[in-house]
Amino acid sequence: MKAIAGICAAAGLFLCAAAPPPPPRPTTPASPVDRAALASRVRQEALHAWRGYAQYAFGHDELKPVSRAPRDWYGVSLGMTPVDALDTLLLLGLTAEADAARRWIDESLSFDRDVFVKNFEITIRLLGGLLSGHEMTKDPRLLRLADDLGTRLLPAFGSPTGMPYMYVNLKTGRTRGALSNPAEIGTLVLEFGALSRMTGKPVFREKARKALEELYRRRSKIGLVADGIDVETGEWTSRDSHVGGGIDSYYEYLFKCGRLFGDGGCEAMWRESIAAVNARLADETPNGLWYGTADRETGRRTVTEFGALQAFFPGLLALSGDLPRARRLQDSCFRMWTLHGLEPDALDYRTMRVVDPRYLLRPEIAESAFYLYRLTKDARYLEMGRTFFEDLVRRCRTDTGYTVIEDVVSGRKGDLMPSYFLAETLKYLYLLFAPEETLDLDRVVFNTEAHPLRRVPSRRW
Ligand code: DMJ
Repeated sequence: MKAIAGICAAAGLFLCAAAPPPPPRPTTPASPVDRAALASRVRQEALHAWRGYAQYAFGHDELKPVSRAPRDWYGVSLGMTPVDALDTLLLLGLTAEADAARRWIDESLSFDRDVFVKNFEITIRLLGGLLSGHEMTKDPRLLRLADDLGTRLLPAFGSPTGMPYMYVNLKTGRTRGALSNPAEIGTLVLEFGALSRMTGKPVFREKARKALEELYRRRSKIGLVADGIDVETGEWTSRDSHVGGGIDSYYEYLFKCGRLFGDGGCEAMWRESIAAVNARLADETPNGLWYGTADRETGRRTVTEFGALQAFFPGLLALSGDLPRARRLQDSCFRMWTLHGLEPDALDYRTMRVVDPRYLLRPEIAESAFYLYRLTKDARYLEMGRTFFEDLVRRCRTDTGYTVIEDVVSGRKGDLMPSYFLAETLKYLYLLFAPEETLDLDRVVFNTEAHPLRRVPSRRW
């Protein structure tokens, strides 16, 4: 967050335009939401996004829709978009497209690559996508690939504390990146736990579960973690505590680890953590309820910023049973979105000034609308979802897919369709409008990349 603020200051205020705090756009538009029509339109747009990828970047990690070119994260493709998109294509009934993605994965994807990869990103996108794809299709090759990938990632946990290094080489097992953060350490247990369950090999769960616990036990006396830690010494390298990038999905997995596996230890860690977060990070302001940054030791408020990543938090609050806070925070998120008709990556919620003007096709605000609608049946969340979808189509659509926006104020387009757009953003929007039978929320838990994993009925992993 601080780095972002610095960039904006250096770039001049025109990139971080001040905006007076206007009243939020009314959430009760003239026409009632036609769910079936919207679900069908989201499906059409998913097809449009996939076709752009298939035409110009098939087999590569991601599409650059403006230059109509592929982008690979590490010089070679690890199939980021086909793996991330597979379960969305299946859920939306895009069968031919799902078959094409699965065929490519089965026949061409190899993890035997001499590249250092980010353990966290590879786990949430690829391991998560392969596991949910396997559960949905029963294709044994997807599980074999997941087992192979999980095995190649295991050396990451070889630090003195058991908390994983940030990078691991998929071929040699060498590791890099001792300076990490809670999100990268604590957002592995769903995928590694599910992999253990499906393969019968406990080592995956044991490593990821230990990492989570090692992190949790280093929380401060007031129960907070910060956004930087050295996995070799176990010492914190930052004092900034918040629910944004670098920490966000650590909290998500503390809760979901209990929900997916019936793990009582995770349930206890979650309960203590969320109490500290609500006590120290929640910020009641004249502009509504927000969650800002505080010092991890003293709880003193240090930064009043919130952005697209933090917008997952209403959904997590709702799923964990705190509907009053969830509803209020989602209202704030909606206000953040409607300020400029797309949400910025960071906003100062006291002044309503944009701090980071990018919109990176992120899913979190739609994810929260989905959970809130499922749990309250309040049409307000359908209306919010309609606004998100219409604004996305209006501002991010290109002839060959969808692109990130460099500046939500001017509307200047970037040139990337991140794999999570198909994995998450369009999936949550579709599920918001589609009949509930499409996905039974009691039977699955979504990983942080929106890959549904089947819940285990008993307290055994
Ligand atoms: C996704 O890869 C995941 O949702 C992750 O938890 C956070 N960042 C992106 C989407 O914004």
